[in-house]
Order: sequence, then structure tokens, then C-alpha cells
Amino acid sequence: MRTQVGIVGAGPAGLVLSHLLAREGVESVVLEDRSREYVEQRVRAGVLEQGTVDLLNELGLGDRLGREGLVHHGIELRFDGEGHRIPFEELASGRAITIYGQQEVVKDLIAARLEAGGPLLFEVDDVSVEGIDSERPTVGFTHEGEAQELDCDLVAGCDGFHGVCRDAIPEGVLSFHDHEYPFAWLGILAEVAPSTEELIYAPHERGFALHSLRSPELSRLYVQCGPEDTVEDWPDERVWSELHLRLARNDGWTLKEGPVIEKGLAPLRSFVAEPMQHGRLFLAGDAVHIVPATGAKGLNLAVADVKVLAEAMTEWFCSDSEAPLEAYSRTCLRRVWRTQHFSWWMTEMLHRFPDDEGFARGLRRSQLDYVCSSRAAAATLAENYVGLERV
Ligand code: RFL
Ligand code: PHB
Repeated sequence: MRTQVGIVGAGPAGLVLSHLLAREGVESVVLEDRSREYVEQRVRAGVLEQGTVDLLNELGLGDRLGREGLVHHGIELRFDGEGHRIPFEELASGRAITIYGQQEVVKDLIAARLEAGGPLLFEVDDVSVEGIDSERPTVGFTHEGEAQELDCDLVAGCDGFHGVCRDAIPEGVLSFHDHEYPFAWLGILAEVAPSTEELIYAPHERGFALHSLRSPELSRLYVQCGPEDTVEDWPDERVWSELHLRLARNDGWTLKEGPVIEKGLAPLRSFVAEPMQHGRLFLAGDAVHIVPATGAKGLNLAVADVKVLAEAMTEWFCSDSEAPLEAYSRTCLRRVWRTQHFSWWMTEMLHRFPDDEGFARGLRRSQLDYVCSSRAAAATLAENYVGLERV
């Protein structure tokens, strides 16, 4: 098999990249190791920045998103029984976020890609990337029991944090920056109308809680838990009881409960590998950086990477211009580090830390009060949360 761009991974990064390239007449083949059903059901992100929504619309993929996505113009920070609204309309030049599940984005991207003729292969095994220092890199894989080789001009590693592409780069080329947090999130999807119109971020003595949503009938909620906790440690009654305590408000607001239809753990970590490229292999999305979910940025950052990558690859194929591809990593890393800082800052401000005594606790609380009382501090949160147009 032969193509211009071999794309490993059919998450948001790989799929959006294949659409962007197809629009410019650049061929690609997408290889995904899971089944179509699996990637379409995987519950993950829910918050799309304005820039992500605009790009999906530009690609002609905004129909269902426009009908079913919920546009939000603010979030609530809730603590000590009181809510403090961060109004995006005033603080972020009218930009907004849209609530639309990542698996819905993925479903739309897959359907449109297959309708346009793909090629998009699911359930491939033994993926390996070779020859990235040469002019003819290859991606080896097995599909339906048959070993195959995909000859490419360029390879895009969009295979997430546990993928194989990052490791295909020779040792010593990449620098790794890693930061772990002493807690994780337990997330549930519940069949009940959301008890709020806007997302609620609630720092609390017992640990952070987040009330998000997916639709008028589906609530998405998270509680901060121990880094080693298992799903078995969190029966439904315990999850609801913690949510009631952590989200409580003094004015009689109540949290509605409903059947839990999904439950999972999400570790929180910050990670960057740089540069994001070596030879003819270009890494994008979670394959090369991870942000803690507190800032709701992972999917949006993955999409921002491939927007830059698709433009650079198109220039390379169509005008023989090397410069944008050479600048790929440098260009992306500005947004990557801005987003890393924002996600770390939100995580630090909103969580309960095991060593939360004295000085660190005082700083955390002061930061929270400042964001809720200063227009400048609130604007910093707002403009980063909705997504900076330029970094
Ligand atoms: P993905 O989505 O992990 O996709 C990578 C794909 O590659 C496949 N793969 C392979 N394919 C072929 N060969 C191999 N060897 C392969 N190894 C892996 C995988 O099966 C997969 O299909 O990475 P991508 O495309 O970079 O997208 C990143 C986002 O998925 C991720 O950053 C977000 O989900 C993070 N995130 C959030 N991001 C937001 O922007 N807003 C949010 O509100 C938000 N909330 C969240 C989140 C992540 C969470 N979890 C579970 C980590 C909430 C949670 C709970
Ligand atoms: C979600 O709806 O899944 C969600 C929302 C906001 C976050 C993280 C996750 O910060």
C-alpha cells in the first residue's frame, strides 16, 4: 500500500487531520488498533472551544453538533456554599464553549471519512513505524490476519499517550517533562437531567467535584479521588453522597440523582515531549502531550496541533515549501505550554492536596478569592478556558 500521509490513530487528532488533508487533496490512510464500536463509545471529553467548533463547521462536520451541542457562556466556581459565575460574554469577547461529547465528535468524523471513501482501517495489530530518517518511511501492521506495509512520504503519530509512535523516535532526541498529581478523578455518566445550566467547578475540603453534562437528559459528574482508588471503591451511593456534600449550596439548590450508566477513573497528569517531530514523523495530540482534565483542554489541543500540521504538510506537498513543516513543533509548543500552564493552574487552585496545610493552602485559597473578586483575574481564567485565538 502507498499513500502520502500515514496516520496512526483514529482519535480526534488523527481523524481531524485526515479530513483537513483530504480537503486540500492530500491522500492519507488512517490506522486504528481498536474497533469502530470501541472508539465511538469511549466516554471522554465534553467541552469544545470556539476554535474547535469553528474548524468542525469549516469541514462541513457541524450539522449534528449545531443541533445537539449546548452553547455555554459561563461557568460557576462553587465553594463555601456559594456560587461565583465567570461570565465569558463579558470577559472573553463573546467567545463561548460548546458541550458535545468527544465520542459524538468521533462518530461524526468517522462517518464522514468513510462516506468520502476512507481509507480508515480499524482493528489493526502490530503497528510499527520504520525509516523515519529516510525519504520513504513505512508503517507496518497486521489487518485481518495479513501483514502489510504502508509506504508513505510523511507519518503522523496520533496514537495517544499509550501509542507506539513516540517510541519510534531514536533515544536521546526527545526531552520529557512530566508532572503527576497525588489524586485522580472518578467520573460518572448518569441518566438524569443536569441540576445546573452551566458547569460547576467545586473545590471542597473533601476534594474537588465537577458537575458537567452531555444533554438535557444526561449528567456527567466527577469527584476527586485517591490516585490508587479503583472503581470498586466507589459504589454509586458513595459517589452521590460525596457529590451532595461537595456541591452543596446554601440557597436550597439540590443535586438530582439518576441511574449511573458509566463509571471510570481518569488519572491526572501533565506531560510534554519535545520537539514534536523527528525526520518524517510528526507527533500530535495526546501522543506528545497530556494535560490534566481540569482545564478541559486535551481534545482542543489535539485539534489545534493537527490544524498547524495539515497546513504545513499541504504546503510541503503542494508548494514544495519546507519551512512550515520545520516550524511545526515550534509553532505548536507555544500553545502547548500555555495550555499546560492553564491546566496546571486550574488543577492546583481547585484540588485538595494531601499535604494541604498552612502555606500552600493559604495560597490556593487566596488565588480562588482573587479569581472571584477581580475582573482581571477572572478574565485570565475566561480567555484561557474558551481558548486563546492567538498564543
Ligand atoms: P486519543 O483520543 O487517545 O486517540 C488515539 C487513538 O490511537 C489509537 N491507538 C492506536 N492506533 C493504532 N496503533 C496503535 N499502536 C495505537 N495505539 C493507540 C487509540 O485507540 C485511539 O483511538 O488521542 P488524541 O486523538 O490525541 O485526542 C486526545 C483526547 O482524546 C484527549 O486529550 C481528551 O479526551 C482529554 N479530555 C478532555 N479534553 C478536552 O478538550 N475537553 C474535556 O472536557 C476533556 N475531558 C478528557 C476529559 C480526558 C478524560 N480522560 C478519560 C483521560 C475527561 C476525561 C475523563
Ligand atoms: C466533561 O464534561 O467531561 C468535562 C468538563 C469539564 C472538564 C473536564 C471534563 O474540565
